[in-house]
Amino acid sequence: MDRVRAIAHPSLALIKYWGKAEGGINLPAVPSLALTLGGLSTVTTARLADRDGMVLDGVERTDTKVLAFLDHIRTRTGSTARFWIESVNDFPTAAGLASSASGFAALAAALWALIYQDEPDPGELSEWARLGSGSACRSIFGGWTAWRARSPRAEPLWPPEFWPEVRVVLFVVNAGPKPLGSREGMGLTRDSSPFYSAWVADAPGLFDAALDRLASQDWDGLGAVMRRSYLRMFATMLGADPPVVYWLPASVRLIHLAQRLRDEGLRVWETMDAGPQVKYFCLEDQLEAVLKAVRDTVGPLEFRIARPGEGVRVEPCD
Ligand code: 2P0
Repeated sequence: MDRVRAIAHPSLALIKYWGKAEGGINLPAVPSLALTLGGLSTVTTARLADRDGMVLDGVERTDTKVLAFLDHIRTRTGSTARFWIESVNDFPTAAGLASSASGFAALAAALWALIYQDEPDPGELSEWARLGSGSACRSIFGGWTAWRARSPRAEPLWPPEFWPEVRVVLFVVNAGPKPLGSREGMGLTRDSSPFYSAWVADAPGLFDAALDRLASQDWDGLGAVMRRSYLRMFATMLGADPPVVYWLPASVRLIHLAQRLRDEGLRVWETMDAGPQVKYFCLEDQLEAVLKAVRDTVGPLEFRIARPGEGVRVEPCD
C-alpha cells in the first residue's frame, strides 16, 4: 500500500486526563476513563513523499506537533521515510472537541500501515498515538477505554455494544480555536496551581468509582462521578497563575440547565474539556426531551450527537 486512509473518532473523557508525569512523553499524572465517540470523525490519508508535509481541513500547515510526531515514529521504527498527510475533521478542529485525539490516532494507524504494510498491534499503536497527543492513545480503541496513570498506552474496557443506548450531545458554544492549547494549559496548571497536587491525589479515587459504576451500568452514579472529575479539573485550572479559564457564558448556562433538568427528572450529566463546549451525556430514550429543553431554554445552538463508536481503522485507497 503506497497510500492509505485511516478513520478515527474522538475520545471524550468521563474521568479527565489533566497533567503529565515527569519523564517520558505525554505520560499522564492521573488515570482517565473515556468513551470513543462514533458520529464524529477524522479521516487521514497518508503516502510516502520526498518531504514531510500536512494539509489539515484543506489548508497546508506547518504543525510542529505533527512534525515532532513523525520524528518520534522514525526514531522508534528506524524508518527514514517522509510522509505527506491530508487530514479532514467533520467537526471543529482544536476547539475542545478532542480533534487531537482522533487526529493522532488516525495518523498513527496510517503511518503503521505505510511503514509495516501490516495490521497493527493495538497496544503498540496506542503508544505511538500517545507520542502525538496523550488522549489519542484512547482513540485507538472503540467503546469505553482506560488510560492508567503513568501508563504508556490505553486499554479497551468494554466495546461500543456494552451500552449502546448512551448518547452524547456536544454543544458547540464557540467553534473558534481555544485560546490556550491543552499542553500549555496542563503545564501552567502543574507549575503554578496550588491545587494541582490535590487533583493528582484525588483522581485515582474518582477513576475507581467511575469504573465501578460503569461496570454495573449505574447511569446516575457514573454521571455524578463524571461531574466531580470535570469540575475538579477546572477548579485546579482556575488556581493556576495566570488562571486557565476556558468557560464562556453559554457554557455556564448549559451547566445550570443540566442541573435543572436533573431536578425535573431527566437523567442528563454534563462534562467539559479544554474549551468552552459542553457535552451532555444521556440515554437514547431521553435524547429528544433533552434537545427540546436546550432549544427552549438556551435557544438555537449548533450541536452534534455521538454514540459509542469504534476504534481506529485503516483502508487502502487509490
Ligand atoms: C481528556 N483533555 O482526558 C482531557 C480532559 C482535555 C481535558 O486530553 O498534551 O490533547 O497532547 O497530551 O490529549 C486534551 O489534551 O494533550 C485532553 P496532550 P491532549 O480528554
